[in-house]
Amino acid sequence: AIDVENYHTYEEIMAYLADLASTNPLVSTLVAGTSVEGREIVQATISSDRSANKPIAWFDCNIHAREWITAATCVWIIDTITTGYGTDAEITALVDQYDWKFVPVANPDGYVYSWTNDRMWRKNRAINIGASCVGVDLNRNFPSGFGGEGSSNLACSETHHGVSALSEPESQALQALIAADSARVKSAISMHSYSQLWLSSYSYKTALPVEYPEMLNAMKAGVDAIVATYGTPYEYGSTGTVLYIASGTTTDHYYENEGIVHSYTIELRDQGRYGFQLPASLIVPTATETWNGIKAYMNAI
Ligand code: 0X9
Ligand code: ZN
Repeated sequence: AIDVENYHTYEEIMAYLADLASTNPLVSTLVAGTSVEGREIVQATISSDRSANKPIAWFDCNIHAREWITAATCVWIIDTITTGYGTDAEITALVDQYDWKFVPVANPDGYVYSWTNDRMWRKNRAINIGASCVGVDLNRNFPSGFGGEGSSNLACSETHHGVSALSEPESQALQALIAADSARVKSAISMHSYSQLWLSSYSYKTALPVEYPEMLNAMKAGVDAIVATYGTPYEYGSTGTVLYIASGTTTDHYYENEGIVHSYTIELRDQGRYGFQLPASLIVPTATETWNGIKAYMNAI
């Protein structure tokens, strides 16, 4: 078990997942790859029947190191699903319908660094050849629009895209996980913070996907359920129109290259009062409203 009301270190989260996998028959874990500094990138699967090849609800969390609420929310959701299965009718139905897969800490080195050295660290911890600044923005390292607007070739930039698409082992791990399951992935959500937004493709351009009307319906179902929980204001729409242009993101890659129509980025609480340093007292309310949104969205798609 894990204390879901507090933030946890990388080691604590990995120990929790390992314990779940060894004690709960619904749960298994897979090491998808290793980070620049050699840490495991772990995917946890919750499945009531692994041989059934069900459609998958997939999540990557904490690709940006300082966005601690995203790992905390994914851990809270894992805990809620595993404890609710068999007792909560809605959770039981959603687990019987879908396999649920989570990468709770997609950027382990950056996450550890944000605990030990710099709370506001964002990127991974790659050494950039010929530069003194460390780190690649993993959410600029994917192939869709790689190197374009809203990303930088400068090593010291917070949005440094790296030397080439998928140059980073952390991006490669996510890409491999999604590619291995792409025919079954019904939904792929990248968890970020902050701003309270539910975002679709495209991110690297202002053009809208052909399935945009369907995406808007899905996002509306999720956002309506989030807002209905505690009144937290949320907006939704394509990243390029609602937020800003960002090239080389996970969400565009899952949509454009892996054919996953329901590919989104959710920017969790808050809107800047605490920003990335959301107090631990807000983990449970944030996770609760987010989960209500995800349930409604999964039931709508
Ligand atoms: O800029 C980003 O990477 C994300 N915002 S954050 O403050 N968490 O860094 C937004 C990315 C949105 N991308 C897609 N929806 N594709
Ligand atoms: Zn982010």
